[in-house]
Amino acid sequence: MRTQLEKIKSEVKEALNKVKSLEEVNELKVKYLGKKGELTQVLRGMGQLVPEERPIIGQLANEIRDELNKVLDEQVKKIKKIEQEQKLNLETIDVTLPGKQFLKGTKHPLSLVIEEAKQIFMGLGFQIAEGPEIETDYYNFEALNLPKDHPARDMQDTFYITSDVVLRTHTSPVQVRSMESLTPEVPVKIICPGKVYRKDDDATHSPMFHQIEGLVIDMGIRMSDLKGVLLAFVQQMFGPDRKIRFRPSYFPFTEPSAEVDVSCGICKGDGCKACSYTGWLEILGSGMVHPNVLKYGGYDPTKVKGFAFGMGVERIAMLKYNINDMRLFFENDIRFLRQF
Ligand code: 2NL
Repeated sequence: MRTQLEKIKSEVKEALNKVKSLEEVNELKVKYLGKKGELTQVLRGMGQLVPEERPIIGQLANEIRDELNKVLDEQVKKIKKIEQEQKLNLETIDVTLPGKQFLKGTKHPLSLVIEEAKQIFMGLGFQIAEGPEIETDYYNFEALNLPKDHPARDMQDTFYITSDVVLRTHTSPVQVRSMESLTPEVPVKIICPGKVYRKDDDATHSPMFHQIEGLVIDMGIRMSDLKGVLLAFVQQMFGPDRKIRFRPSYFPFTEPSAEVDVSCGICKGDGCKACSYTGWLEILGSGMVHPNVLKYGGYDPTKVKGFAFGMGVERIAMLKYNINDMRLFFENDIRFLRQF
Protein backbone atom coordinates (compact mmCIF):
# COMPACT_ATOMS: atom_id res chain seq x y z
CA MET A 1 0.00 0.00 0.00
CA ARG A 2 2.87 2.29 0.78
CA THR A 3 4.36 1.65 -2.69
CA GLN A 4 0.90 2.21 -4.23
CA LEU A 5 0.71 5.59 -2.54
CA GLU A 6 4.25 6.54 -3.58
CA LYS A 7 3.40 5.47 -7.11
CA ILE A 8 0.31 7.64 -7.22
CA LYS A 9 2.39 10.54 -5.95
CA SER A 10 5.06 10.21 -8.61
CA GLU A 11 2.46 9.58 -11.34
CA VAL A 12 0.59 12.74 -10.49
CA LYS A 13 3.78 14.77 -10.32
CA GLU A 14 4.98 13.44 -13.63
CA ALA A 15 1.61 13.98 -15.33
CA LEU A 16 1.48 17.47 -13.91
CA ASN A 17 4.65 18.42 -15.79
CA LYS A 18 2.90 17.71 -19.08
CA VAL A 19 -0.48 19.38 -18.52
CA LYS A 20 -1.07 22.60 -20.34
CA SER A 21 -4.68 23.49 -19.60
CA LEU A 22 -6.89 23.96 -16.60
CA GLU A 23 -9.13 21.17 -17.85
CA GLU A 24 -6.23 18.74 -17.79
CA VAL A 25 -5.35 19.69 -14.23
CA ASN A 26 -8.95 19.13 -13.30
CA GLU A 27 -8.95 15.72 -14.98
CA LEU A 28 -5.90 14.73 -12.91
CA LYS A 29 -7.62 15.89 -9.78
CA VAL A 30 -10.69 13.79 -10.53
CA LYS A 31 -8.57 10.80 -11.57
CA TYR A 32 -6.55 10.66 -8.36
CA LEU A 33 -8.26 12.68 -5.68
CA GLY A 34 -11.91 12.55 -6.75
CA LYS A 35 -14.63 10.46 -5.15
CA LYS A 36 -13.68 7.49 -7.29
CA GLY A 37 -10.06 8.57 -7.64
CA GLU A 38 -7.10 6.28 -7.19
CA LEU A 39 -5.91 7.73 -3.91
CA THR A 40 -9.44 7.58 -2.56
CA GLN A 41 -9.65 3.93 -3.59
CA VAL A 42 -6.38 3.14 -1.78
CA LEU A 43 -7.67 4.78 1.37
CA ARG A 44 -10.86 2.74 1.11
CA GLY A 45 -8.72 -0.40 1.18
CA MET A 46 -7.17 0.56 4.51
CA GLY A 47 -9.56 -1.78 6.29
CA GLN A 48 -7.53 -4.73 5.08
CA LEU A 49 -4.39 -3.52 6.87
CA VAL A 50 -3.27 -4.80 10.21
CA PRO A 51 -4.37 -2.38 12.92
CA GLU A 52 -0.79 -1.23 13.75
CA GLU A 53 -0.17 -0.18 10.15
CA ARG A 54 -3.42 1.80 9.74
CA PRO A 55 -2.33 5.03 11.47
CA ILE A 56 1.06 5.03 9.69
CA ILE A 57 -0.42 4.48 6.23
CA GLY A 58 -3.30 6.82 7.07
CA GLN A 59 -0.88 9.59 7.94
CA LEU A 60 1.17 8.95 4.80
CA ALA A 61 -1.97 8.96 2.65
CA ASN A 62 -3.08 12.27 4.17
CA GLU A 63 0.33 13.80 3.61
CA ILE A 64 0.36 12.69 -0.01
CA ARG A 65 -3.20 13.96 -0.55
CA ASP A 66 -2.29 17.35 0.92
CA GLU A 67 0.89 17.54 -1.11
CA LEU A 68 -0.90 16.61 -4.34
CA ASN A 69 -3.65 19.14 -3.66
CA LYS A 70 -0.96 21.72 -3.16
CA VAL A 71 0.95 20.99 -6.36
CA LEU A 72 -2.28 20.79 -8.35
CA ASP A 73 -3.36 24.21 -7.05
CA GLU A 74 0.06 25.65 -7.85
CA GLN A 75 -0.23 24.34 -11.37
CA VAL A 76 -3.65 25.96 -11.72
CA LYS A 77 -2.16 29.29 -10.70
CA LYS A 78 0.75 28.86 -13.09
CA ILE A 79 -1.51 28.06 -16.02
CA LYS A 80 -3.84 30.96 -15.25
CA LYS A 81 -0.88 33.31 -15.21
CA ILE A 82 0.44 32.01 -18.51
CA GLU A 83 -3.01 32.24 -20.11
CA GLN A 84 -3.33 35.84 -18.97
CA GLU A 85 0.08 36.74 -20.34
CA GLN A 86 -0.77 35.15 -23.67
CA LYS A 87 -4.00 37.09 -23.76
CA LEU A 88 -2.14 40.36 -23.13
CA ASN A 89 0.36 39.56 -25.87
CA LEU A 90 -2.45 38.85 -28.31
CA GLU A 91 -4.42 41.99 -27.50
CA THR A 92 -2.57 44.56 -29.57
CA ILE A 93 -4.11 48.03 -29.53
CA ASP A 94 -4.94 49.71 -32.81
CA VAL A 95 -3.94 53.27 -32.08
CA THR A 96 -5.36 54.45 -35.39
CA LEU A 97 -8.95 53.66 -34.34
CA PRO A 98 -10.98 56.80 -33.61
CA GLY A 99 -11.48 57.49 -29.91
CA LYS A 100 -14.81 57.56 -28.15
CA GLN A 101 -16.63 60.75 -29.05
CA PHE A 102 -17.80 62.68 -26.01
CA LEU A 103 -19.81 65.88 -25.89
CA LYS A 104 -17.76 68.94 -25.22
CA GLY A 105 -19.45 72.10 -24.02
CA THR A 106 -18.75 75.56 -25.39
CA LYS A 107 -18.70 78.89 -23.64
CA HIS A 108 -21.83 80.98 -23.89
CA PRO A 109 -21.39 83.90 -26.33
CA LEU A 110 -22.16 86.38 -23.53
CA SER A 111 -19.41 84.82 -21.39
CA LEU A 112 -17.03 85.06 -24.35
CA VAL A 113 -17.76 88.77 -24.81
CA ILE A 114 -17.46 89.48 -21.06
CA GLU A 115 -14.15 87.58 -20.87
CA GLU A 116 -12.75 89.31 -23.93
CA ALA A 117 -13.84 92.74 -22.68
CA LYS A 118 -12.21 92.06 -19.30
CA GLN A 119 -8.95 91.10 -21.04
CA ILE A 120 -9.00 94.24 -23.18
CA PHE A 121 -9.67 96.58 -20.24
CA MET A 122 -7.12 94.82 -18.04
CA GLY A 123 -4.64 95.45 -20.85
CA LEU A 124 -5.55 99.15 -20.58
CA GLY A 125 -4.84 99.13 -16.83
CA PHE A 126 -8.37 98.67 -15.51
CA GLN A 127 -9.28 96.55 -12.50
CA ILE A 128 -12.41 94.40 -12.31
CA ALA A 129 -14.97 95.26 -9.60
CA GLU A 130 -18.07 93.29 -8.69
CA GLY A 131 -20.92 93.87 -6.28
CA PRO A 132 -24.42 92.83 -5.17
CA GLU A 133 -27.30 92.36 -7.62
CA ILE A 134 -29.79 93.32 -4.90
CA GLU A 135 -29.18 96.96 -4.09
CA THR A 136 -30.49 99.73 -1.96
CA ASP A 137 -32.33 102.64 -3.50
CA TYR A 138 -29.39 104.81 -2.40
CA TYR A 139 -26.69 103.02 -4.41
CA ASN A 140 -28.87 102.21 -7.41
CA PHE A 141 -30.49 105.67 -7.79
CA GLU A 142 -29.78 108.37 -5.22
CA ALA A 143 -25.96 108.35 -5.41
CA LEU A 144 -26.17 108.36 -9.21
CA ASN A 145 -27.97 111.67 -9.30
CA LEU A 146 -31.35 110.04 -9.86
CA PRO A 147 -33.50 111.81 -7.27
CA LYS A 148 -36.74 110.43 -5.82
CA ASP A 149 -39.00 111.81 -8.54
CA HIS A 150 -36.83 110.64 -11.45
CA PRO A 151 -38.72 108.62 -14.11
CA ALA A 152 -36.03 105.87 -14.13
CA ARG A 153 -37.24 104.86 -10.66
CA ASP A 154 -40.70 104.06 -11.97
CA MET A 155 -42.31 100.86 -10.70
CA GLN A 156 -42.80 100.06 -14.39
CA ASP A 157 -39.06 99.81 -15.00
CA THR A 158 -37.66 98.47 -11.75
CA PHE A 159 -38.11 95.27 -9.73
CA TYR A 160 -38.76 96.46 -6.19
CA ILE A 161 -38.14 94.08 -3.29
CA THR A 162 -39.18 96.65 -0.72
CA SER A 163 -39.71 100.40 -1.22
CA ASP A 164 -36.01 100.79 -0.45
CA VAL A 165 -34.45 97.66 -1.97
CA VAL A 166 -34.31 96.85 -5.70
CA LEU A 167 -32.73 94.50 -8.23
CA ARG A 168 -29.99 96.73 -9.63
CA THR A 169 -31.01 98.35 -12.93
CA HIS A 170 -27.37 98.95 -13.92
CA THR A 171 -23.90 98.05 -12.58
CA SER A 172 -23.22 101.67 -11.58
CA PRO A 173 -23.90 100.99 -7.87
CA VAL A 174 -20.74 98.85 -7.88
CA GLN A 175 -18.82 101.89 -9.05
CA VAL A 176 -20.34 104.06 -6.33
CA ARG A 177 -19.32 101.46 -3.74
CA SER A 178 -15.80 101.34 -5.24
CA MET A 179 -15.50 105.14 -5.07
CA GLU A 180 -16.62 105.07 -1.43
CA SER A 181 -14.00 102.53 -0.44
CA LEU A 182 -11.15 104.08 -2.46
CA THR A 183 -11.69 107.78 -1.77
CA PRO A 184 -9.63 109.98 -1.77
CA GLU A 185 -7.24 107.71 -3.62
CA VAL A 186 -6.67 108.24 -7.37
CA PRO A 187 -6.63 106.96 -10.00
CA VAL A 188 -9.83 104.95 -9.89
CA LYS A 189 -9.79 102.77 -12.99
CA ILE A 190 -12.36 100.00 -12.90
CA ILE A 191 -14.83 98.09 -15.01
CA CYS A 192 -17.91 96.43 -13.57
CA PRO A 193 -19.37 93.51 -15.52
CA GLY A 194 -22.52 91.78 -14.33
CA LYS A 195 -26.23 91.03 -14.49
CA VAL A 196 -28.79 93.81 -14.30
CA TYR A 197 -32.60 93.73 -14.17
CA ARG A 198 -35.37 95.79 -15.71
CA LYS A 199 -39.10 95.14 -16.04
CA ASP A 200 -38.94 94.69 -19.82
CA ASP A 201 -39.65 91.65 -21.96
CA ASP A 202 -39.87 91.65 -25.76
CA ALA A 203 -37.78 90.87 -28.88
CA THR A 204 -35.14 93.45 -27.98
CA HIS A 205 -35.44 93.50 -24.16
CA SER A 206 -34.91 90.78 -21.55
CA PRO A 207 -35.81 91.30 -17.85
CA MET A 208 -32.25 90.19 -17.04
CA PHE A 209 -29.36 91.31 -19.16
CA HIS A 210 -25.66 92.10 -18.80
CA GLN A 211 -23.74 95.32 -18.59
CA ILE A 212 -20.15 96.35 -18.50
CA GLU A 213 -19.59 99.79 -17.07
CA GLY A 214 -16.29 101.60 -16.77
CA LEU A 215 -15.16 104.41 -14.49
CA VAL A 216 -11.94 106.42 -14.43
CA ILE A 217 -11.27 109.15 -11.89
CA ASP A 218 -8.02 111.10 -11.71
CA MET A 219 -6.65 114.59 -11.73
CA GLY A 220 -7.04 116.21 -15.15
CA ILE A 221 -9.19 113.50 -16.77
CA ARG A 222 -10.73 114.81 -20.00
CA MET A 223 -13.19 113.72 -22.66
CA SER A 224 -10.23 112.85 -24.92
CA ASP A 225 -9.16 110.19 -22.38
CA LEU A 226 -12.62 108.65 -22.75
CA LYS A 227 -12.31 108.71 -26.53
CA GLY A 228 -8.88 107.06 -26.47
CA VAL A 229 -9.97 104.27 -24.15
CA LEU A 230 -13.15 103.54 -26.11
CA LEU A 231 -11.36 103.56 -29.47
CA ALA A 232 -8.78 101.09 -28.14
CA PHE A 233 -11.57 98.89 -26.79
CA VAL A 234 -13.65 98.97 -30.00
CA GLN A 235 -10.67 98.21 -32.25
CA GLN A 236 -9.63 95.22 -30.14
CA MET A 237 -13.18 93.92 -29.81
CA PHE A 238 -14.38 94.47 -33.41
CA GLY A 239 -11.23 94.97 -35.50
CA PRO A 240 -8.50 97.59 -36.08
CA ASP A 241 -10.30 99.10 -39.09
CA ARG A 242 -13.29 100.25 -37.04
CA LYS A 243 -13.98 103.91 -36.26
CA ILE A 244 -16.08 105.47 -33.51
CA ARG A 245 -18.14 108.63 -33.33
CA PHE A 246 -19.69 110.53 -30.41
CA ARG A 247 -23.22 111.99 -30.45
CA PRO A 248 -24.48 114.30 -27.73
CA SER A 249 -26.89 112.59 -25.34
CA TYR A 250 -28.24 112.73 -21.82
CA PHE A 251 -27.65 110.56 -18.73
CA PRO A 252 -28.39 111.81 -15.22
CA PHE A 253 -24.97 110.61 -13.96
CA THR A 254 -22.79 112.21 -16.64
CA GLU A 255 -22.34 115.76 -17.96
CA PRO A 256 -21.66 116.12 -20.80
CA SER A 257 -23.00 112.79 -22.05
CA ALA A 258 -22.43 111.06 -25.35
CA GLU A 259 -23.75 108.08 -27.23
CA VAL A 260 -20.99 106.16 -29.00
CA ASP A 261 -21.38 104.50 -32.40
CA VAL A 262 -19.04 102.07 -34.16
CA SER A 263 -18.63 102.11 -37.94
CA CYS A 264 -20.60 99.33 -39.62
CA GLY A 265 -18.49 96.19 -40.15
CA ILE A 266 -20.59 95.02 -43.10
CA CYS A 267 -20.54 98.11 -45.35
CA LYS A 268 -17.45 99.72 -43.79
CA GLY A 269 -19.46 102.89 -43.23
CA ASP A 270 -21.03 103.25 -46.71
CA GLY A 271 -24.50 102.38 -45.44
CA CYS A 272 -26.37 99.08 -45.69
CA LYS A 273 -29.43 97.31 -44.27
CA ALA A 274 -27.56 96.25 -41.10
CA CYS A 275 -26.83 99.86 -40.10
CA SER A 276 -30.11 101.28 -41.46
CA TYR A 277 -28.08 102.98 -44.21
CA THR A 278 -26.27 105.25 -41.74
CA GLY A 279 -22.86 103.51 -41.73
CA TRP A 280 -22.94 103.50 -37.90
CA LEU A 281 -24.13 101.18 -35.13
CA GLU A 282 -24.85 102.37 -31.59
CA ILE A 283 -22.81 100.44 -29.00
CA LEU A 284 -22.64 102.34 -25.72
CA GLY A 285 -23.34 105.39 -23.60
CA SER A 286 -20.71 107.51 -21.91
CA GLY A 287 -19.78 110.88 -20.51
CA MET A 288 -17.87 112.89 -17.92
CA VAL A 289 -18.90 111.88 -14.40
CA HIS A 290 -21.47 114.34 -13.03
CA PRO A 291 -20.03 116.48 -10.16
CA ASN A 292 -22.88 115.31 -7.91
CA VAL A 293 -21.92 111.67 -8.50
CA LEU A 294 -18.26 112.42 -7.69
CA LYS A 295 -19.45 114.06 -4.47
CA TYR A 296 -21.65 111.08 -3.54
CA GLY A 297 -18.62 108.87 -4.12
CA GLY A 298 -16.57 110.99 -1.72
CA TYR A 299 -14.47 112.86 -4.31
CA ASP A 300 -14.05 116.62 -4.64
CA PRO A 301 -15.23 117.59 -8.17
CA THR A 302 -13.07 120.71 -8.07
CA LYS A 303 -9.94 118.55 -7.67
CA VAL A 304 -10.60 115.43 -9.74
CA LYS A 305 -12.56 114.61 -12.88
CA GLY A 306 -13.78 111.35 -14.27
CA PHE A 307 -15.28 109.65 -17.26
CA ALA A 308 -17.67 106.72 -17.32
CA PHE A 309 -19.31 104.50 -19.87
CA GLY A 310 -21.81 101.69 -19.96
CA MET A 311 -22.54 99.05 -22.56
CA GLY A 312 -25.04 96.25 -22.95
CA VAL A 313 -23.18 92.94 -23.34
CA GLU A 314 -26.06 91.42 -25.36
CA ARG A 315 -25.86 94.28 -27.83
CA ILE A 316 -22.07 93.94 -28.22
CA ALA A 317 -22.43 90.16 -28.73
CA MET A 318 -25.21 90.64 -31.32
CA LEU A 319 -23.01 93.01 -33.33
CA LYS A 320 -19.87 90.91 -32.96
CA TYR A 321 -21.47 87.58 -33.93
CA ASN A 322 -24.27 88.86 -36.21
CA ILE A 323 -27.12 87.68 -33.98
CA ASN A 324 -30.52 89.17 -34.81
CA ASP A 325 -32.69 88.12 -31.85
CA MET A 326 -31.73 88.70 -28.22
CA ARG A 327 -33.93 85.84 -27.02
CA LEU A 328 -31.47 83.36 -28.56
CA PHE A 329 -29.06 84.11 -25.69
CA PHE A 330 -31.51 82.81 -23.12
CA GLU A 331 -33.27 79.92 -24.90
CA ASN A 332 -30.24 77.64 -24.43
CA ASP A 333 -30.82 75.93 -27.77
CA ILE A 334 -27.70 73.82 -28.23
CA ARG A 335 -27.77 74.36 -32.02
CA PHE A 336 -27.26 78.07 -31.33
CA LEU A 337 -24.80 77.71 -28.46
CA ARG A 338 -22.43 75.27 -30.15
CA GLN A 339 -21.62 77.82 -32.87
CA PHE A 340 -19.35 79.78 -30.55
C1 2NL B 1 -25.88 102.91 -21.35
C2 2NL B 1 -25.31 104.06 -20.68
C3 2NL B 1 -23.78 104.67 -19.00
C4 2NL B 1 -22.54 105.34 -17.08
C5 2NL B 1 -23.28 104.40 -17.76
C6 2NL B 1 -21.68 105.84 -14.84
C7 2NL B 1 -21.33 105.30 -13.63
C8 2NL B 1 -20.92 106.15 -12.64
C9 2NL B 1 -20.83 107.45 -12.83
C10 2NL B 1 -21.19 107.97 -14.06
CL1 2NL B 1 -20.52 105.51 -11.12
N1 2NL B 1 -21.60 107.14 -15.04
N2 2NL B 1 -22.10 105.01 -15.83
C11 2NL B 1 -22.26 106.54 -17.69
C12 2NL B 1 -22.78 106.81 -18.95
C13 2NL B 1 -23.52 105.88 -19.62
O1 2NL B 1 -24.50 103.70 -19.61
O2 2NL B 1 -26.61 103.09 -22.28
N3 2NL B 1 -25.58 101.71 -20.95
C14 2NL B 1 -26.08 100.53 -21.52
